Amino acid sequence: MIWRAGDRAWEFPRSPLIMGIVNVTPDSFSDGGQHATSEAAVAHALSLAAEGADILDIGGESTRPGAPAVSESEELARVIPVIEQLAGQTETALSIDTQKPVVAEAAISAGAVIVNDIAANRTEPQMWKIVAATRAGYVAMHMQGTPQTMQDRPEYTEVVAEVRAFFEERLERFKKAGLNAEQVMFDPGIGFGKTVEHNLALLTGLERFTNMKRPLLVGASRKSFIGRLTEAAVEDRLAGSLACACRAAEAGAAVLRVHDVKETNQALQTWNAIR
Ligand code: 8Y4
Repeated sequence: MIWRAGDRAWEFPRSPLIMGIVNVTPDSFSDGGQHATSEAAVAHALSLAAEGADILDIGGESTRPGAPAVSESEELARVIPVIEQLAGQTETALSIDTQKPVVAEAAISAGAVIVNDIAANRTEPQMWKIVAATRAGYVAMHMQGTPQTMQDRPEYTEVVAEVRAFFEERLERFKKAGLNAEQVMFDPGIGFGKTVEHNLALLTGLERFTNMKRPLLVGASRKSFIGRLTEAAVEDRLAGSLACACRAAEAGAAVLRVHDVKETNQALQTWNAIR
């Protein structure tokens, strides 16, 4: 199975690609302004690339429950300079984490080849037009509700079956909007409108997604369900995150979205040698 993303393509099955997380949000401890924020993000991204990231996922909007919304102009000012600089300095594939079509389009012009859309449940046709026209890779994530409301009272009759049905319905819609199915990757959206039990059921049932027509991305790194299970603080969840990475690799996931690239790489190298 092939996944096409702009001028890139990956053939699966293979060892999961590592997508390193690059947040471009002002550091609350410094007031160095936009330039300092961009510079720190570029430096962090380049260090993740050196640690073995296959993809860098660049985001300028906080998606934590209840986080304040970021305007289009603010989001553009955060992410575009970072993508422009990275495109000139690394061969690593660049992904834009955004829900906004305008940001996706500008990011692709600046050198991104993947659109990571956590709002695939609500996305407007304009986003699909841009993805279809540019032939970018497209990660369509499942979410119940919106980032503001998703953790209020997540409810499913059978979470794995419902997420699977969402993927099937979306793939038909994407094709009608002009996307090539080969551009599309799915993501169960760990933590997005899910209880701890829902997240665990999704991770247990991953093969129900990896046996579908399209590759799968899994993002569990440092998420709050690991904290709920272990009482570990957010900065102390590496070990739990690596357990999730090995489980996702075992199930045949195509991409792992992680904060800790070097450590995930080591876990996967060891996992692959055992396998
Ligand atoms: C610590 C730091 C604890 C960050 C939690 C978090 C996904 C995603 C996010 C995902 C895809 C996050 C943008 C949430 N999660 N995109 N984005 N899949 N495709 N929280 O699972 O990392 S942001």
